[in-house]
Amino acid sequence: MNKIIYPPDFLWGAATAAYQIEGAWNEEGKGESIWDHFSHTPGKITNGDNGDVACDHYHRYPEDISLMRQIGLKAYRFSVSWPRILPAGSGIVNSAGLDFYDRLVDGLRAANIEPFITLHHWDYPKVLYERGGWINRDNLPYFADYAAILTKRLGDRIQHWTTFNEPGVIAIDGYISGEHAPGIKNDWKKAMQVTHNLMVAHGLAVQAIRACDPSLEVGIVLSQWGVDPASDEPADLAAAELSWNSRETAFLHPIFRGHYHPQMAEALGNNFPEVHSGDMALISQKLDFLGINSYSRSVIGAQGHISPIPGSEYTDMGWEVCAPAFRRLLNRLNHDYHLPPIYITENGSAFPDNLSPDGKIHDERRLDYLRQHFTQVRLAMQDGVDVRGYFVWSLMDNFEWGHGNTMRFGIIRTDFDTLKRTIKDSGEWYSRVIATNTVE
Ligand code: IFM
Repeated sequence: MNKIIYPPDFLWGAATAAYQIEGAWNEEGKGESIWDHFSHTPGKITNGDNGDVACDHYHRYPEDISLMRQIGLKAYRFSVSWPRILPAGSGIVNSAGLDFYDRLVDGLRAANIEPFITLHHWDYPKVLYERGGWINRDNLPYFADYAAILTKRLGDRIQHWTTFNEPGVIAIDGYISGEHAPGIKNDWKKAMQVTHNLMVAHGLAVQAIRACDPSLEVGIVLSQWGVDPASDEPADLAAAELSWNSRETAFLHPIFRGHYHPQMAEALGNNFPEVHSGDMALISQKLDFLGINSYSRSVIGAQGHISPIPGSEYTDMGWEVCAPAFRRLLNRLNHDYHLPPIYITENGSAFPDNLSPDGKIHDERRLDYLRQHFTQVRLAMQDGVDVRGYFVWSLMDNFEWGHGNTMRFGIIRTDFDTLKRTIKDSGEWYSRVIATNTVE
């Protein structure tokens, strides 16, 4: 097999999010988030699971840092629980919450692991939701205040700052499918206003971070799936293009071009959000990096979304495994937009894992998924896309939102009964990739 070599400074990492791993949902002054509330509502989460304990990372973070070190991670991407810092979303700061992230960051630095911070990965303060949430423009500056509090405390030790993780998921799964908190269904009007307001909040936070320290690097993490046409027939090509333009550009166009794609505006009709003067300039401020989360692709034809694709492999999430689509996606992004450097901020796969009699987890399919995707990203880099690093989703099996604990994405196994962690074969393989900077 060919050896694929990565640049010497390529940043190999792994990612997690606060609600998915921390637990300690009501400890040491933490306020309630909409995800605490949602997961405590009967019928919302598979098996009635919740993130009350999750991986108990809040208490076990030293062990988790040791495991990261054992794997040899160069970087770790995590998010902060906003209501752990500001229990009511604004106002009084919970110093115990800040202290936790302080210890985490110090631990990472001591282990020579570069911290990448995400300010918001969906666990929105419930108090703010009760005051109109992301729909209410008066709430948006609170996100900037929160950003400033964290920057002042951690900016001396963290260089890379991300405002939001996958804002599109907040809007679509929170307000259309209703599968995520706050669980509203089929409200396109609200979903699109949330989409726009999240970007305004992003712009305010970028300003707040830079006002604290202009030398910090600030970006956003977007979920982007490639879109492939079902065939080369003109009707399929046009349908795929329309799907890309009216959905996949929702954040890219405002942020990197300063306006919505005309086909998106047309498709939204009366659901197009209210845009205030000055919003687009705020949203399209220059960024230092772009985070891309990508797991799969959509195949679109004149008849709509085509699935399953005959002969394709699917993960437990029902997502097609199609690594070449990742290369095509990155090339398209690079072609269509003038982008800052890219980090792959999430990529990985959920497959069932079994603990073998030898005590190991031989997760060949996850390993193979990663090998294929690492390879395609390297090819995209050779095509000219400026990718600086790669964060595997996820460091460890964790609470997968509406699916509870049933989806295992980790390169470390979490036993949800005992909370024992075990590095899987994919984690050991990743360790060799990092040590040699080579994929074989
Ligand atoms: O677990 C999630 C993560 O929180 C956001 N991106 C996708 C992952 C897998 O579904």
